[in-house]
Amino acid sequence: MSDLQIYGAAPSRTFRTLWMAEELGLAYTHHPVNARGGTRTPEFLALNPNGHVPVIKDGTLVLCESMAINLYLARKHGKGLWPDNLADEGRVYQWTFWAVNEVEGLLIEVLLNRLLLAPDKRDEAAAARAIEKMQKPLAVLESALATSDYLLGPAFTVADLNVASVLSWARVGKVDLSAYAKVTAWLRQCFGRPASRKVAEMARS
Ligand SMILES: N[C@@H](CCC(=O)N[C@@H](CS)C(=O)NCC(=O)O)C(=O)O
Repeated sequence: MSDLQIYGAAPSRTFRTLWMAEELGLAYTHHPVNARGGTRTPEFLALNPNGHVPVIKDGTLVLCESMAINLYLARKHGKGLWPDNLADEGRVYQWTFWAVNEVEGLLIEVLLNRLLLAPDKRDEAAAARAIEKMQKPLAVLESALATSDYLLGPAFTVADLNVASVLSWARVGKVDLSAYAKVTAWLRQCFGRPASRKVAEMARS
């Protein structure tokens, strides 16, 4: 068994963790705990009392929170995904918190009302309102990508992985991004990476 253990099935926020592990070429053991049911067993709650995936075990360290896990793995293993200067580290944190605070909740609102809730509980007007609110952060992202291919410059980093992994829900929720040409092209690059494609395949199987 490899040292790094990843808990959580691929079609969940564990997608982010698996994508990162694949980008870094890490050996890991995958425990595909199902987010619908598997997170409330006594064994799993002993690992993460919050009852959520993803969780990793890395040696004696147990870590939850998908973004914290990705920052940790990128910082630990580097390989170009982690910046080599403090200013860019700050920008990694900025974009990671931005994705969670400005976009993730709105996308969850869309997913709930278009897919996850029972059909009679879904509210398309609530989804539309969330999409309307999303236009501001999407415009911010579009302008951030106006002058560089990736968020920190010419190369893909953990900042791109973290933000793109949140925005992957836009596709699932059928959020139209066509007004944002730079964002669309950047997402195509991010999701075209072999590591992302591999995990997308895991999520489908
Ligand atoms: N902020 C946490 C959220 C984790 C989370 O809510 N995970 C969902 C799956 S995407 C989950 O485990 N749901 C099952 C449950 O809460 O029982 C993170 O980013 O890791």
